[in-house]
Amino acid sequence: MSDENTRDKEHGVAVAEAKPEIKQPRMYKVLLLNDDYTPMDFVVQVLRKFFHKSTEAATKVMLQVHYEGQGVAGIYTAEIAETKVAQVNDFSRAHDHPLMCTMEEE
Ligand code: TYC
Repeated sequence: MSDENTRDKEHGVAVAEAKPEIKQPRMYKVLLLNDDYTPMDFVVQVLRKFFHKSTEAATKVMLQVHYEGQGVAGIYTAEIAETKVAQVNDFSRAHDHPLMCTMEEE
Protein backbone atom coordinates (compact mmCIF):
# COMPACT_ATOMS: atom_id res chain seq x y z
CA MET A 1 0.00 0.00 0.00
CA SER A 2 2.21 2.79 -1.22
CA ASP A 3 0.08 5.07 -3.42
CA GLU A 4 -2.36 7.58 -2.05
CA ASN A 5 -6.00 6.45 -2.46
CA THR A 6 -4.99 2.91 -3.34
CA ARG A 7 -8.05 0.66 -3.47
CA ASP A 8 -7.80 -1.90 -0.69
CA LYS A 9 -8.15 -5.29 -2.48
CA GLU A 10 -9.67 -7.18 0.49
CA HIS A 11 -12.14 -4.58 1.77
CA GLY A 12 -12.97 -2.49 -1.29
CA VAL A 13 -12.38 0.82 0.43
CA ALA A 14 -10.19 3.72 -0.58
CA VAL A 15 -7.43 4.34 1.91
CA ALA A 16 -4.94 7.20 1.92
CA GLU A 17 -1.52 6.88 3.48
CA ALA A 18 -0.67 9.63 5.93
CA LYS A 19 1.54 12.10 4.10
CA PRO A 20 4.72 12.96 5.96
CA GLU A 21 4.52 16.39 7.62
CA ILE A 22 8.03 17.75 7.14
CA LYS A 23 7.37 21.47 6.64
CA GLN A 24 9.33 23.85 8.85
CA PRO A 25 7.20 26.42 10.72
CA ARG A 26 7.21 30.08 9.62
CA MET A 27 9.75 32.00 11.72
CA TYR A 28 9.50 35.61 12.88
CA LYS A 29 12.17 38.15 13.79
CA VAL A 30 11.38 40.07 16.96
CA LEU A 31 12.71 43.59 16.39
CA LEU A 32 13.56 46.44 18.72
CA LEU A 33 13.20 49.95 17.25
CA ASN A 34 15.29 52.96 18.16
CA ASP A 35 13.89 56.04 19.86
CA ASP A 36 15.47 59.12 21.43
CA TYR A 37 14.28 58.61 25.01
CA THR A 38 14.60 55.02 26.24
CA PRO A 39 17.80 54.71 28.33
CA MET A 40 20.43 52.38 26.90
CA ASP A 41 20.58 50.47 30.20
CA PHE A 42 16.86 49.76 30.01
CA VAL A 43 17.20 48.24 26.52
CA VAL A 44 20.07 46.05 27.75
CA GLN A 45 17.87 44.97 30.69
CA VAL A 46 15.04 44.05 28.28
CA LEU A 47 17.37 41.97 26.10
CA ARG A 48 18.70 40.13 29.17
CA LYS A 49 15.31 39.60 30.79
CA PHE A 50 13.15 38.56 27.81
CA PHE A 51 15.73 37.26 25.32
CA HIS A 52 18.19 35.63 27.75
CA LYS A 53 21.20 37.48 26.36
CA SER A 54 24.47 38.07 28.19
CA THR A 55 25.28 41.69 29.03
CA GLU A 56 27.82 41.69 26.20
CA ALA A 57 25.42 40.28 23.58
CA ALA A 58 22.62 42.57 24.78
CA THR A 59 24.89 45.62 24.53
CA LYS A 60 25.78 44.72 20.92
CA VAL A 61 22.12 44.47 19.89
CA MET A 62 21.25 47.68 21.78
CA LEU A 63 24.05 49.59 19.98
CA GLN A 64 22.99 48.14 16.62
CA VAL A 65 19.48 49.49 17.25
CA HIS A 66 20.83 52.84 18.46
CA TYR A 67 23.04 53.37 15.40
CA GLU A 68 21.05 51.63 12.67
CA GLY A 69 17.45 52.15 13.77
CA GLN A 70 16.46 48.57 14.48
CA GLY A 71 17.89 45.23 15.50
CA VAL A 72 16.92 41.59 15.97
CA ALA A 73 16.32 40.54 19.56
CA GLY A 74 15.48 36.93 18.62
CA ILE A 75 13.81 34.65 16.05
CA TYR A 76 10.79 32.53 17.05
CA THR A 77 7.65 30.82 15.85
CA ALA A 78 4.58 33.08 15.58
CA GLU A 79 3.05 32.43 18.99
CA ILE A 80 6.31 32.88 20.89
CA ALA A 81 7.24 36.00 18.89
CA GLU A 82 3.79 37.53 19.62
CA THR A 83 4.24 36.81 23.32
CA LYS A 84 7.72 38.42 23.41
CA VAL A 85 6.44 41.53 21.60
CA ALA A 86 3.55 41.91 24.06
CA GLN A 87 5.79 41.29 27.11
CA VAL A 88 8.39 43.85 26.00
CA ASN A 89 5.83 46.52 25.08
CA ASP A 90 3.93 46.02 28.36
CA PHE A 91 7.18 46.18 30.35
CA SER A 92 8.31 49.35 28.54
CA ARG A 93 4.96 51.09 29.09
CA ALA A 94 4.97 50.03 32.76
CA HIS A 95 8.33 51.82 33.10
CA ASP A 96 7.15 54.83 31.06
CA HIS A 97 9.63 54.26 28.24
CA PRO A 98 8.63 54.56 24.55
CA LEU A 99 10.69 51.52 23.46
CA MET A 100 8.90 49.71 20.61
CA CYS A 101 9.08 46.01 19.87
CA THR A 102 7.60 44.52 16.67
CA MET A 103 7.87 41.34 14.61
CA GLU A 104 8.23 40.45 10.94
CA GLU A 105 8.35 37.17 9.10
CA GLU A 106 11.93 36.06 8.51
N1 TYC B 1 18.61 55.85 21.33
C1 TYC B 1 18.47 55.61 22.77
C2 TYC B 1 19.31 56.61 23.52
O1 TYC B 1 20.13 57.30 22.94
C3 TYC B 1 18.90 54.20 23.15
C4 TYC B 1 18.06 53.13 22.55
C5 TYC B 1 18.64 51.99 22.05
C6 TYC B 1 16.65 53.24 22.52
C7 TYC B 1 17.87 50.97 21.52
C8 TYC B 1 15.88 52.23 22.00
O2 TYC B 1 15.73 50.08 21.00
C9 TYC B 1 16.49 51.10 21.50
N2 TYC B 1 19.09 56.70 24.83
